[in-house]
Amino acid sequence: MIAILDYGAGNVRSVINAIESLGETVKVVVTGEDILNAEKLVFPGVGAFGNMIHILNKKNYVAPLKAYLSSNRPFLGICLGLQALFEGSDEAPDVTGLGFLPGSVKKFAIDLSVPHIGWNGLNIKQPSRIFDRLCGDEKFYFVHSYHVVPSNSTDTLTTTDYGCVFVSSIQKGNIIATQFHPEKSGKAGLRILKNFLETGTEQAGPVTASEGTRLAKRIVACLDVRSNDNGDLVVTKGDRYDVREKGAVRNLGKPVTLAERYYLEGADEITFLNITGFRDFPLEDTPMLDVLKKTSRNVFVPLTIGGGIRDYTDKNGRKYTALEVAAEYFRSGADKVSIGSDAVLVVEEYLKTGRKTGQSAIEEISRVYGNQALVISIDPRRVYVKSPDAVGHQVIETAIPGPEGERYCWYQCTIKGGREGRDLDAVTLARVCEKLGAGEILLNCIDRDGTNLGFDIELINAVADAVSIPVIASSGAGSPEHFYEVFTKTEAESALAAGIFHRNEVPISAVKSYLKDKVEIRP
Ligand code: 1PR
Repeated sequence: MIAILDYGAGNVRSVINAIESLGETVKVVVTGEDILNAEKLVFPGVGAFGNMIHILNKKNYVAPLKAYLSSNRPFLGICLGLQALFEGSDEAPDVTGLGFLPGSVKKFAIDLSVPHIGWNGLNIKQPSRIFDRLCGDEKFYFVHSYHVVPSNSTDTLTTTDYGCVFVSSIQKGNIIATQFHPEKSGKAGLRILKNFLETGTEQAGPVTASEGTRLAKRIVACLDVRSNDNGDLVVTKGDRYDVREKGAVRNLGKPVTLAERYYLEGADEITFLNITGFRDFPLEDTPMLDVLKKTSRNVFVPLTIGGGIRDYTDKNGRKYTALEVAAEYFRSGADKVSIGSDAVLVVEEYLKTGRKTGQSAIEEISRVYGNQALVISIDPRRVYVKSPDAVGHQVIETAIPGPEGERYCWYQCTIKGGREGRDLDAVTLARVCEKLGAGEILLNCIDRDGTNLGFDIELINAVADAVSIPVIASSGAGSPEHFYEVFTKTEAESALAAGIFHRNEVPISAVKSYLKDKVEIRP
């Protein structure tokens, strides 16, 4: 029986699912006594440092946790579960950590996108049974803006390189904690969990020479999901956002089945977009929650879900906040949530005053779950203009002239799945969302969606140059070469595709074999 410390701030379901997939039984801690009585304790910290410590204090978990750690019984901390072990964090300077290890937690101060999101390697500094039966050159999934800085280097188990060399896991006796997420790191991550759970395996894993590690570019499979006219939930695919063909919604398969297939084929991440979320409130009728629950049972790479994250009042007058919708998605197995339409409205409000209210969906979700858990999905459409100062928007000079030979364009934000254009450009939207607390931008492009013409490189450069958070390039992938192009001509950290994967035109493995040796990827 494995005890899991769930303090209610995020997705612990993934950890539970991963452990259960290894044939173990999990007990979720509900009292301090449960911590004291645990034989093996897993602490999957999620969210923001201050909020985590606040809840641990409120639930009276701090003293039992400290007692458990001092007893040197098997402990596995994950992500914030590693950071919690230290004395404090820059993320919440007034809050005291558990202080089990001397040192603190610092924000990345580097010239690369922060959060550090994606698959990176480990330089193993000391033998450990958790690396048993691994080669040592696998990549693991990270998602964090802060990293631990131990005062005592003897506890360092691994380091990782991302603009600087940081400590990516520690080991002190039976206390092990990782900044990366084993539960989201595919087969290699499951191996680490298995090694941790199998006490008695005393074989030490490899110690690799410190050659440096590199963050991999991610290949994301996207599933646009909605009900078809028979009421069945299907994966559909638009052609420039029009998902109907001869009047009927295109049906390209079942969401859970396709997600499982893409996981097995090597997708580094899977995104579900509930594309009618703007009109069908996701907590009223819950098929997307079921899709997430089922998918997260067998898919051990990060899952993002978008659609319908906004404040809502149901027909009985019950009010829901965007934060509650996000919370339900996290509880059902999402690692990140993505906001589309509501982000546009939030930014429009912000631009009226230039002041943060602290109450927008973006600010609230990132405060509680951390910015790394919040993606903004942008649905822009190219609008040509004759001169760079023709409109009060971020205009770019384009190499693809407009119908009347225009050499300039801007990217208009839309809401409700492209149905309504707004007086706001994608570059400004991305910039403001970063300021409000977004951790990543999913950059679609209506003009390219479903066309197989390749990504809109000009759009991606305009947005990626304007923000310091990671950008996921989306829309238009038609061949492996398009992925190479987007990774070499832009700063995008990942590239997303839908149609070519659904229609079996280009499998994920073909994209990866083409990129191998050209671009850093997870094999
Ligand atoms: O506005 O917060 O409720 O979120 C709704 C979400 O649904 C948004 O993220 C929005 O992008 C998405 N969405 C709404 N309508 C559509 C549609 O297609 N009619 N899909 C839609 C967006 C774009 C990508 C697509 C890529 C790659 N689809 O997700 O997967 O363009 O496609 P390709 O590789 O085939 O070119 P809210």
